[in-house]
Amino acid sequence: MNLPLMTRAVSHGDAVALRAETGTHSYRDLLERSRVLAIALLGDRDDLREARVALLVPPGLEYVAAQWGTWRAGGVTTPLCLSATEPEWEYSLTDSDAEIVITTTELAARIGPLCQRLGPRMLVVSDVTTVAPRELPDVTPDRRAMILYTSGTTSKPKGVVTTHANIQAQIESLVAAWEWSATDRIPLFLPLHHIHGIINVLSCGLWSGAQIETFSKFDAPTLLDRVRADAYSVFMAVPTIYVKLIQALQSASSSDRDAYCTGFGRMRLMVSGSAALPGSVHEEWFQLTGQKLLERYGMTEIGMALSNAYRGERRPGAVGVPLPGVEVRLKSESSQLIRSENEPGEIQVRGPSVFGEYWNRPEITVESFDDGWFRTGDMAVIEDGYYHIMGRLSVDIIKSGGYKLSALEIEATLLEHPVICECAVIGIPDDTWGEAVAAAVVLKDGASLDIDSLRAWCRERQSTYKIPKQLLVVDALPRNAMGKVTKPAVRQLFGSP
Ligand code: MLC
Ligand code: AMP
Repeated sequence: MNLPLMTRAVSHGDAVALRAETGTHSYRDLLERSRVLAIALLGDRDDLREARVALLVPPGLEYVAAQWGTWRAGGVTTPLCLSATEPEWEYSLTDSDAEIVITTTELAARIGPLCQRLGPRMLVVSDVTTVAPRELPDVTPDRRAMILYTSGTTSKPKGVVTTHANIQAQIESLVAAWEWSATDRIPLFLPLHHIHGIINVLSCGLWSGAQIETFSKFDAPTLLDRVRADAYSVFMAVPTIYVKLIQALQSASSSDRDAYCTGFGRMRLMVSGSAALPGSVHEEWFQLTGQKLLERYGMTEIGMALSNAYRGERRPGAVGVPLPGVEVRLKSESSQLIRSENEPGEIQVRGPSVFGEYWNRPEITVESFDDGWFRTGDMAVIEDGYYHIMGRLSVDIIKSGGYKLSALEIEATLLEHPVICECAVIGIPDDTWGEAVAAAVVLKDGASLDIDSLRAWCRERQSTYKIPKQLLVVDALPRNAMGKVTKPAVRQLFGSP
C-alpha cells in the first residue's frame, strides 16, 4: 500500500473515522472495505491502469470504500452529482469514458438502465462481501486519481484531472495552514462531487486521523442539534449555508439560539469558501457566535490557493495570502505582472497542487496556462497585504449556492425548449444564493411561457441549481453592432447593476 492517505490510515487504526446515522466506522474498517472493493474492481486484471470509475454513492463508508478502493486498484474516480438528471449523468459517463459505475442498492435502479444503454459495468457496493486475498498494484503519485466536472466558459462541463501527487499537495497545504489534528471532529454535508467536500473536508479529515460525521444533505435543524451537543471542532461551508444557518438561528427560541451559538463559539475553526462571503454575513455570524469566519479562495483546478490567517487576522471581504506550497501572482489585462498593491489583475497560480490537464481537451488545457501558471479567470487586488477577489473575467460563469454554473450550458438547454427561440442567461445578485440564475427569452410567435412551467420543464434536464429562478419574456435581446448579445444590457433588463 503506497498511497499516503492509506498508509496513514493504518496508523490511525481503530480510531473512529466516520460517524453516520447507521453507526461508526474506524480507519481499519475503511481500509478493509476499500481493499475488498479494490479486488472486486480488478476482477482478473492486475491494475485498472487509470480506467475511469464513476461513483454514484452518498457520503459515508460506502463512498470512502469506493473512492479508496478505486485508487488502490489503480483507477480514476469520477464522482457523480447525486441529484443530477439522467442527461447530466450520461454526459459525465460518456465524456470520461467510464468503464465501471459504483453505486448503492438504492441508486442502482436509477443509474442501472443508463449503464445498460451506455455499457459500463455496474457494481453495487453492498454486493461485494468476500473476495480471495491478493496483491494490489503499486500506484505511483504521478498517476491520475480523479476527474471532477466543472462548468466554465465552454458550453459543457470539463473534466479536471488531478493526480495523487496533486491531491496530496492540496491536502498537506490545508492540514498545515489550518492545523488539522487527530482530535478534530467535522460535519460533512457538502456534496462529494466537488473539491470543497472531497478535499477540504473528507480528505483533510481522513489524512489527519480526525472524525467526520456524514450527512446525506444539509439540514439546519439536524446540524444545529449536533452543534449544541459540541459534536464538532471544525466547520466548513459555503456562504449560502451560513446565510441559511443565520435564518435558522434567528427563528429559534432565545434559549435554543443561545445553546446553538455557544456550540458554534466553542469550535476551533469555522471556514467559508467557494463563493464570496458578504461582509454583512461575516459580521452577523461574529455577532451571533463570536466566531470570525476564516474565508479562503480556491478552485477545482488548483485546490485552495489563498486563505486568511488561522492564527492572525481574518479580514472580512478578503481572502488572505497564498497557502503553503502555493505560488500566486496577478497579471494585468495587458499581460503585465502586477508588483504593487491596489492594482487589479487576474489571479494565476502555480505549484504542486495545480492540476495538469482537462480530460481529453488538450487545446483548452494549453490555453488555460500562461508559462506554467494556471489562469483562474478571477480578478483580484492586494490591499494591505491581503488579496481581495473582485469578480470574474467571464460574464458567463455564475456562482450560485457555491456551485459554478455556465450560462452557456443553461442557454443551450433552454434553446431546446419548444417555444424559446432566443435566450440569454445571467447571474443576478441574491442574498441567499450569492447569485441566482435569470433568463431573458424571446418566444416563438404567439407562444407564452411562465416561470413555473419553465422550471418544471428544466427539472427533467438539469440539476435544480441550474434552473432559472427568474424569467423575463422580451421581444428582442439587446445586441451590439456585431449582433452579439450584450450581457450587461441583459442585466439591466433585470434591474441588476
Ligand atoms: C437549490 N435551490 C436553489 C438553488 N439550489 N434556488 C436558487 N439557486 C440555487 N442555487 C432551490 C431548489 O430548487 C429548491 O426549491 C430549494 O432551493 C431547496 O433545494 P435543495 O437542493 O434542497 O437546497 P439545499 O439542500 O438547501 O441546498 C443548498 C446548499 C447546496 C447550499 C446546501 O446548494 C450545496 O450543497 N451547495 C454547495 C455546493 C458546493 O459544494 N460547492 C463547492 C464547489 S468547489 P423548491 O422550490 O424545489 O423547494 C469550489 C471550489 C472552492 O467552489 O473554492 O471550494
Ligand atoms: P469551482 O470551479 O466550482 O471550483 O469554483 C471556483 C470558483 O469559485 C473560483 O474561480 C472563484 O470564482 C469562486 N470562489 C471560490 N472561493 C471564493 C471566495 N472566497 N470568494 C470569491 N469567489 C470564490
